[in-house]
Amino acid sequence: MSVMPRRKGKSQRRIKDWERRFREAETDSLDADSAETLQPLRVKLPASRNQPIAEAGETDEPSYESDGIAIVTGLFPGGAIVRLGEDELLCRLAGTFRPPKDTTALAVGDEVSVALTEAQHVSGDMTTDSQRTDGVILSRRPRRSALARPQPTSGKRRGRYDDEMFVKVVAANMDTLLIIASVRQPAFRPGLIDRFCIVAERGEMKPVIVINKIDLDKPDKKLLKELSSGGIEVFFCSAETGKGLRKLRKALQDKRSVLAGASGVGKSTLINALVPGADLAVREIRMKDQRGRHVTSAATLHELPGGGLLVDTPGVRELAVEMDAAELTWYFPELVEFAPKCKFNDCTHTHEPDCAVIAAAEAGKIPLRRYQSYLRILETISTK
Ligand SMILES: Nc1nc2c(ncn2[C@@H]2O[C@H](COP(=O)(O)OP(=O)(O)OP(=O)(O)O)[C@@H](O)[C@H]2O)c(=O)[nH]1
Ligand SMILES: [Mg+2]
Ligand SMILES: [Zn+2]
Repeated sequence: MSVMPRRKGKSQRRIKDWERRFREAETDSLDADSAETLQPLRVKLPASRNQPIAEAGETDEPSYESDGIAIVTGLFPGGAIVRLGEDELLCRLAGTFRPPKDTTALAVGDEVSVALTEAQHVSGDMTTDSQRTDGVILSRRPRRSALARPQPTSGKRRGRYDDEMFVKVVAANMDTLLIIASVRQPAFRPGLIDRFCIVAERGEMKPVIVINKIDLDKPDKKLLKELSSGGIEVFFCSAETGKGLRKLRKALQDKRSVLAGASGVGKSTLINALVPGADLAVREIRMKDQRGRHVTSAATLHELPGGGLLVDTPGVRELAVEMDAAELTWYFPELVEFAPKCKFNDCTHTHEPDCAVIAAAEAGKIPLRRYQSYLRILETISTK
């Protein structure tokens, strides 16, 4: 992959105030309302580059000559911060960029074709970032994988895209979904882990469980065995004491991973421990319950020393899974084993007569907790 050449030294052009832009953007800078918040910028391109040329795969869209493929490391209203080789650039969307209707226009990890603006070519050294624009984003490459953002199941934040199945993407092109959990502060939530495993598979990522805060407590052995029964790898660590970090770092080397989990489990603290200089904001005071404010409000991308990428994401309260009820069984390997023996082909394993899954759960052949987790998710699907 030549998208991100390994960095030897520090990037020459660092964004100084992009974090501020970020905070001003609050949370959903590029979500369902992206069509509104992303104002295409009219830029003057050098006359020589004014001839539209067709890019591979985009036959009838005119586009300007690309200066290369960059990776999105952060978003702000109207644009993105991208890394192109050694440089971090502030980019706006080209007028010819067509945001897709059914998914987030841009997400962290997206690979985009960028054209540098003239100023970038003329004076290499920019000292002020406030009005800075280094280039325009011409197009986005198709995503190989995506972490789709959990949709709140209730309340005012349900948007106008509900009926159209708008897929909010938090991070794109990641290999691994690191499901971060803690046993205390906040309490262990195995059901949330089950759901994240489904989200990982649906998003074409490998799920890996990371139990953080082992300085406080470790999960019950039996529960752990259940969680990893589908062959899912589990790591134990403490971002605070550093225990287990070496092994984790080795596993993450040269891979692209996105961290997800409940708020307060220590995602940002972990990235700070793994990436020198990441300097992410973390919750200051130890929280008494898990209802505290979410500290991270937007996804950001960070480079692991020696190769590899880590994406920090905002914590979730709940995680909805969107799919047909019939499909759900296939995400529970323990159930799949028995489902073909059910009397009815379309058995939901809830109340049907001669259901092999219910029988197996009653006989203890399927872990009760997993069966209940299946039921709980099914309920949220079928009541929609
Ligand atoms: N004891 C202990 N505390 C930790 C550990 N890792 C993180 N913390 C603390 O847990 C709190 C929450 O950490 P954050 O990194 O902000 O959690 P987060 O998952 O990024 O939270 P959101 O951004 O809200 O999703 C902070 O006060 C950390 O200092 C750990 O391994 N052990
Ligand atoms: Mg955080
Ligand atoms: Zn059944």
